Amino acid sequence: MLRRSGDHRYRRVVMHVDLDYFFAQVEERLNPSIADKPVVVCVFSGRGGDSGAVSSANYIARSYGVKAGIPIYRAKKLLQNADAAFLPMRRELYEEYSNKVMEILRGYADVMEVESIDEATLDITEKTGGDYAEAEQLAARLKKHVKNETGLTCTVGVAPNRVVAKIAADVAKPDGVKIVKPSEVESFLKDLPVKKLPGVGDKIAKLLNDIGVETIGDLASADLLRLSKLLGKAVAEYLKLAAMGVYDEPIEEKQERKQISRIITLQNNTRDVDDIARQLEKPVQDLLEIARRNDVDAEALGIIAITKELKIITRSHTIRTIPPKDELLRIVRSMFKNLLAENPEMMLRRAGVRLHNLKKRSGQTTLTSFG
Ligand code: DCP
Ligand code: CA
Ligand code: CA
Repeated sequence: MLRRSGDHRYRRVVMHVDLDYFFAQVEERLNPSIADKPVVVCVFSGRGGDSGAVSSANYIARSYGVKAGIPIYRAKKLLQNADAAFLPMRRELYEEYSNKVMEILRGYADVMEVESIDEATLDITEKTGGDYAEAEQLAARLKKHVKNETGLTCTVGVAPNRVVAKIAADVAKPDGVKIVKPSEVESFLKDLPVKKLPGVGDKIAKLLNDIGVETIGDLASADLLRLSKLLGKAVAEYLKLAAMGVYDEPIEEKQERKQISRIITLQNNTRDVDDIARQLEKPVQDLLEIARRNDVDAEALGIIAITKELKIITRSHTIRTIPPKDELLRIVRSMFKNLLAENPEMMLRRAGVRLHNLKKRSGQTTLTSFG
């Protein structure tokens, strides 16, 4: 049971979830034939040729030295004899997967904070009754659930605060679980290099190494005044507390959702607008329901078309207010009609509807805890 006495800091159970090689893993799921080779998702700069950078690489590609941020031409050189798949980034697709995963994760949290497209921090204190054995089981269930629903693996770290939970997930990658109980925090952190602390990049690491601070343990016992002179007071204080394993900040649902969408896989690849509109009736109904429940209106209506080649195309249409269901479906139908008329060869595999530029009907513009 949740203890209500003792050191407040150590009462919480915090979970950090990070999807493994996220963009590249989504590409593998959609095209399993590339999963046994190096996969490199690239952001081409648009200047032609191989100009641009690597965005995500699967673990096979990483074994050749390829990683996020390096130039594409360098990745190609490293992988020249490896039959690698170099793919352009398809952000909307990853966002769709991300939304789905976040929806699943929310069901496991008392409160959840979305940190980025592929990671979230969950306060699971109440869900686990403050019990770490319970947390371990919850982590296993959550991983299985995400895998079943999306085909994706993730890594989970559990600890008494968000910083240690994030580091735990980082060291357990890929497809891992790492539980750090309150009594284990110090020994877990002690020998890790300072670079493992969130917020310590190459620059700060170098400054710390120069004064003989190599490990998180070194940092925990370093003199605060000395650190302050080196890095400024705010950074020094954060780092010292983080290194001691006691930096604590509540988990808050901050994510402002400015759009809601629903995407379905069509029964068959098709370009029949009546068929598409019919299949979108249920998703449209869902969107209207979510908008009503959250008391929001939308200023734009969008459609999402994913072709049989998995190309993603979106269109958007300004609206004054969310129309009733039949009217909304009529607009959606005509948007698909126009899109398909412009692309005579196009066959759709998936189709979706999106309400965006959401606003509270009461006039507020910030939306929280939504959906
Ligand atoms: N990303 C990017 N450019 C970077 C870093 C990341 O475009 N320099 C994108 C692609 C990643 C996603 O963000 O798939 C998530 O970033 P992560 O740092 O979590 O990296 P991965 O998920 O790819 O790998 P890991 O298994 O190490 O988490
Ligand atoms: Ca990741
Ligand atoms: Ca991440």
